Amino acid sequence: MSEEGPFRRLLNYMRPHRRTVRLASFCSIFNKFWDLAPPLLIGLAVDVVVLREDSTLASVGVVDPWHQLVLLSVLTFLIWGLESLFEYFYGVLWRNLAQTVQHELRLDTFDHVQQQGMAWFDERQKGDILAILNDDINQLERFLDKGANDLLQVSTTVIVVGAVFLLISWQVALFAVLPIPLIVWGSFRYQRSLEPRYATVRAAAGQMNALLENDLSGMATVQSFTAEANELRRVEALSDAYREANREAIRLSAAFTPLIRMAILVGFTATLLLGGWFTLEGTMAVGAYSVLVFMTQRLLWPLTRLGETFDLYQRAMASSTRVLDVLASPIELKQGTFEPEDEAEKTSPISLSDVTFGYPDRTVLFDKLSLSFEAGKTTGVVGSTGAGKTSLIRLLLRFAEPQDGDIVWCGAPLDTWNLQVLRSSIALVDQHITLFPTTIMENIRYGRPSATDEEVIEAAAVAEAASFVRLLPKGWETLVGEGGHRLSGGQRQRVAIARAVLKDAPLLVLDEATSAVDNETEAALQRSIERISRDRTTIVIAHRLSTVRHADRILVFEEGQVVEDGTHDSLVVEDGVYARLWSVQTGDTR
Ligand code: M5T
Ligand code: MG
Repeated sequence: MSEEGPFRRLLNYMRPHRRTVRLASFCSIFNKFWDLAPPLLIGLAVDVVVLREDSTLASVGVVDPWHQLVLLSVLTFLIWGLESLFEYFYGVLWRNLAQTVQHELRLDTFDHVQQQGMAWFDERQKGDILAILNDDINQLERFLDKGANDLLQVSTTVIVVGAVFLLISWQVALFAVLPIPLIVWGSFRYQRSLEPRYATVRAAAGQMNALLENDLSGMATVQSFTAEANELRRVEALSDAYREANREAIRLSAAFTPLIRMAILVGFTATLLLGGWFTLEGTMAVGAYSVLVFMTQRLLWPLTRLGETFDLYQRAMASSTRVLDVLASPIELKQGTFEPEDEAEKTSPISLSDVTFGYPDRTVLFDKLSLSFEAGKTTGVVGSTGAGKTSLIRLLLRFAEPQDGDIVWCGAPLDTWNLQVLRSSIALVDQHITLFPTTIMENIRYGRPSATDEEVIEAAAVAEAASFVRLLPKGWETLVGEGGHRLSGGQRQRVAIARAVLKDAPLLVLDEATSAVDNETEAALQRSIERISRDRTTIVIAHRLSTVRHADRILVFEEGQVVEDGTHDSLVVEDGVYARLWSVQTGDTR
């Protein structure tokens, strides 16, 4: 999506932490610096016992060999102390940074995801987004935790060892150390070819997550269709694709360490032979020779680990691309600034004029639809399934945007409204009710988080929910389970109505809100709704016509068009679609 490489993008994202990154890098480098000192100390020690009064230490003024050894011991203590200190610091800094970046990235991404319009979610799978918010962000944490430090320390090792070799003998350095930066550079290039492979791995992981998420949330359907074996096969296929994608990556990345080892072997042998020969010839001191031999050893371990580190790096880059792509995905929903004056919503109608709307890849649903919901009145909306009733509500909430035409409320087109204000002005009982896996009390309180327990109970009474809740063993503290599945369909609806009642918004929208309750409860709810919808703009969508019978006005929808418009009585007289439906529902077969 972006022109920049993932590493640059990540660095950009981490800009606010650049001081910590610098400090942590400093500690990593200095820890390595002191960690590389022991071979030098060994060299100096050998120098002392072989050359005594002519040793290197003697040339700086400490002539007595015994004093030289004491000085060496003090130095050793100091160096080890410094090394440990810096190790502690870099550990604390990198690991906390990893935690902080992971935390912030997760919050930022989730915040961004929450601002996306419904169209954005329609294009994606929940499980995949979940994988990004969890796995991919964790992958990044893993790299910052260890990988960044490893990369810095390898670089320091190569530079310091190179410098020591050059100082002692440029001829040996030529063979032993000079090829190393080339090897590192080459292997980095080599590992680059892993990048697309890891991108495939991450995409496969997202796919699998999405399927698992679907299966788990639809487990009742899976089991009722005895489709377990089939689902297992589907999971197997995706899991296999994931394994295969990893195999592709492993094939390349596993060859890496052996290759590096061979390269170091060349350096080690060169040091051994060439350095040994110089020492035998007498042109190199014994101490210097031992420094070289021990130093090449120091290269071996971090360089062989380089493969692992680059691997971690490439995985992290594949993951950070996914995360940063989500963060960079534009928020299509236009945010306006309009806020109505006090109470204006209560007195302003909602008017649609020439609204044209269709879902992506579908035929046009509303073609120049014009209608108006009168303020303070109840409008019933009926019509056959798929006629566009719910879609109309989605337009009001701006879950979808019309391609043409305007929807105006309080004198302002909806897309000029402040989105939060608009949505807080609408209390919706959705056709597909979502309750959260907490108590009934908390689910109702979702309508207005500041409400007291008494207010919640009052709203529940209006929604005819209080009576059934009281009969539950745990009453208001009953847990409703994921999505509210531990309640019956009708109970769930009443909790959702209570939630909307508590919200006390100027516009109340009930989309098939009473479809699952029995006739008696419906009649009771009817009276409650009549009471709360008094002086409030209300839209009631229903298939059961008794629900809308007393509405001030009824709109009959067919294929995205209003085909009839009137009161119950006038529509029955009109003898059209509504009258036909009414006679079917009342069993009146004239
Ligand atoms: C109207 C289609 C749907 C139908 C038409 C929500 C949604 C609907 N549609 C899409 O293509 N994508 C979507 O995301 O639009 O659908 P509706 O407005 O939901 O119809 P309804 O509320 O009148 O029907 P019902 O069954 O709830 O009474 O063609 O496929
Ligand atoms: Mg609907």
